[in-house]
Amino acid sequence: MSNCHTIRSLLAAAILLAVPAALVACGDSTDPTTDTNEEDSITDTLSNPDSVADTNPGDDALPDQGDEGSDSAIADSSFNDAGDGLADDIAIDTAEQDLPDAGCLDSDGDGYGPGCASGPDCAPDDATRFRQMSLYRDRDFDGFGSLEAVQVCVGGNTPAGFADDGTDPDDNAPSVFPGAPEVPDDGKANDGEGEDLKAATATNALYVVAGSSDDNDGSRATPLGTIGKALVVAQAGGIDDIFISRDSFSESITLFDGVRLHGGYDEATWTRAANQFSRITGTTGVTVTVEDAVVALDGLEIRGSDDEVLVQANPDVTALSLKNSTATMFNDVVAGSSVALGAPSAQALTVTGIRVEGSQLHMNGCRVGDGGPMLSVYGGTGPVSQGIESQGILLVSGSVRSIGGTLGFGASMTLSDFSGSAAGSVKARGILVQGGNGILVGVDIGGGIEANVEDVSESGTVAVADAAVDGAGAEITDNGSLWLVNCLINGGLNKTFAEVYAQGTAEQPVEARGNARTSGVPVLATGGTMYMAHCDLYTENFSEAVADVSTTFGTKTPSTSVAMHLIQVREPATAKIVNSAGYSMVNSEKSSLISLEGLGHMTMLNSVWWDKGYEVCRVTNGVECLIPDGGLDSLAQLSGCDRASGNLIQDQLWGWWDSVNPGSPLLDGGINPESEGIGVFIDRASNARPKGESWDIGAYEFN
Ligand SMILES: [Ca+2]
Ligand SMILES: [Ca+2]
Ligand SMILES: [Ca+2]
Ligand SMILES: [Ca+2]
Repeated sequence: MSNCHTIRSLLAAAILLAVPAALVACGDSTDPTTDTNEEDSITDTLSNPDSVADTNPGDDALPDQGDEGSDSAIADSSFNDAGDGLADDIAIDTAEQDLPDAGCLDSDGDGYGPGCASGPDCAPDDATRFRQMSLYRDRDFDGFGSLEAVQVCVGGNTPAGFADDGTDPDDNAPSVFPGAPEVPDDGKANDGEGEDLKAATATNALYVVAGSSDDNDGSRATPLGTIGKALVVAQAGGIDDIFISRDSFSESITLFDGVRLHGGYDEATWTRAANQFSRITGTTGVTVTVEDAVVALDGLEIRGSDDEVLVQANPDVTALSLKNSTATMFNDVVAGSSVALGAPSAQALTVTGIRVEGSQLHMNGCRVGDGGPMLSVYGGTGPVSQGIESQGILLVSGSVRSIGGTLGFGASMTLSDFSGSAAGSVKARGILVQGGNGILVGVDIGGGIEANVEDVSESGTVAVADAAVDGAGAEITDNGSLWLVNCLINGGLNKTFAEVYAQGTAEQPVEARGNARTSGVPVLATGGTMYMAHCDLYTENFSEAVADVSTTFGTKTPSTSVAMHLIQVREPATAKIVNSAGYSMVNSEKSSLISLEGLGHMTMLNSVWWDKGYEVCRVTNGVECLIPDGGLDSLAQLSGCDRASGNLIQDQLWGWWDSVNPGSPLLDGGINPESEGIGVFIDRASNARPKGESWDIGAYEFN
């Protein structure tokens, strides 16, 4: 296995080792009485006692090679003596402050290693893992494991597929786990005890049917008419369960601590079928607000306001907002907003399905998206500039765990019939992880976004149409971390259209420009850490950028760019990709299979990529193509790569995602992901892994 990062680290270590021992000595071999910054509190075996308190304990960690030897039991955290003014140190003090500890051999830069204060490193060539932990295998990914604990080498977060707690009463049912809120009418006791709650027979519950009177008592026979009124009555009466008919409600609500909303019910029988929902569409900027509360939601369709007047006044719409709360959601639909909007008062529209701040969100089989907001502006004199930013889930801090279901984005923009210049941009994400920890298992992520800037004519001598879209299934930034397991992810079917029709005259020719920029990527890491195992990625066939520029008199400058990648990792992000596969369907110069930009940290193991024969660049750094064609043999030598092995550029021979043709490299092509600290014991269809000789690559275990 080639290992570029280790090579770099060994180089650094070699430089260190070349330094004479005296240079890295912390203390002083003569130990004069003037020693005011001795490193240890242990009595000297030489001439003078260490009576002076250590004023710089941070440097104690170094084995004091030149000292009395009594420090050697103490590990050094990182640096040597900060300078104690002693003769033997004077010459080297400035230098040694910058020298890594010779006693701490941290080959992968995660702060762990032999002789390091933080402890040894259970994965010396993997910066994403360093602690040996005793954890339980979590087969259904609900955060609770079962059977015997196993030893796993992990990083800062408990990995997907493992749990600290081994008491899952049913490790093949993700909707059953200790402390799970009861989901009525699903045939299961969700916390593993008692019986399934049934709406038709529940006591101490309230009922809501659209069109009923809010003066009713909220019983099954005489239900309330709004969810808002039911929340008031329930809180006052100490009632936690509210059952809601499969109607549409136009209201914004704030949930109280302990409440459980159950939707999708047939009011005649108080039973519910799959894919029946109670729809709640907001009347304010946030449809459902949860703050400092523990809540449960099932069978609901929560939509951000689609009221054009309201959104124009406050063009920041969220369907569900969680702050310092815990929410458990089963079989819900959440859509940011489907508003079709003229120009908002501000020059941007921001739409979010679920916003998670300081909260724990646990989802099972939910469908979440931006709702497909549409911003259209017709006619006027430029310059005009409009933007949409949207996301299915925005994780600011806390955690999101989603098992099954979908995540989508579908925002679009049209600017039409402007003179001078017009610019429209759409940036959309299935999930944007800015902080905290997300785990998505078996989630289908994708979408499609558009920006059309059309029929722009000149104002004076200029006519410019600028259209840009930027789509990503998942983006990890800042301090976020995200685990993607058994997911099917695309970066959007993304389109831009920039159209200029200018006339001009012989006396006043027009400078006509049309810029169309399309980008899309299933997974984008611009910061934080991304872990991926057994995912299938693809870019969409019909993504395009079109610039149509014409003038009767003047210059025409059409400019188009389509940049679609399967994976994009940008410094300072860390990304680890195991047993995954991807299919690039886009033919364009700026596209690539992998974009590895700057000194990121990417590890890629046993993954298979394919480009449908277009021979797109294999690996780009965002500026130039680093591996133009052929295989990935040199991937590990690239500066942003920590580790790479077992990767192929080859047709996966997919039948569809869930089947393969004979000879597929995916069959038995993977490694045991547990050896890389990720647990994947089932595939996307909940079949056990592995089958056959080894793990199959991709989201399905085929044979
Ligand atoms: Ca490590
Ligand atoms: Ca479990
Ligand atoms: Ca379970
Ligand atoms: Ca139940």
